Amino acid sequence: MTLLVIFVDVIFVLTNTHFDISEYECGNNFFASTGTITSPNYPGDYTNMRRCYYLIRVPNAQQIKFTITDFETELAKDYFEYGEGYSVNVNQASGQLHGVVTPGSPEAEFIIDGDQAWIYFSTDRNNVARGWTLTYEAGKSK
Ligand SMILES: [Ca+2]
Repeated sequence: MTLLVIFVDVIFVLTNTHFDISEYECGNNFFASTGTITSPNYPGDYTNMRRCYYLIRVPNAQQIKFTITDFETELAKDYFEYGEGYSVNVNQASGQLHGVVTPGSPEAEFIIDGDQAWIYFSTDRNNVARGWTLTYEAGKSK
């Protein structure tokens, strides 16, 4: 079902010629043992139709801990997903967040085992919010 949704979104982008797909892709690679990651334009609103890929790779880390310090997206429409490994695979996501996440709540902190993690942020065709910011810290497993 997720694949179908992505496929339909791709077709939507490709058939709307005034869209340049490169304007809608975003994200970055992170190699440092600690860092801060934010949604596009944060703390300003993100924009519609974004596909953001964030890859975190910290050689020799045993786990990477993520702490969300602010989070607001359109409920059930603009998704933040995360998982283990070297590339985004939403079918094997470890978790998915949308709507409001309260800092300090259980869902605001998550740990990915291993030295590689990904985050994927996708937004639909309307209704934006300020997005999210998080910090991560790689380390040894406890
Ligand atoms: Ca939206």
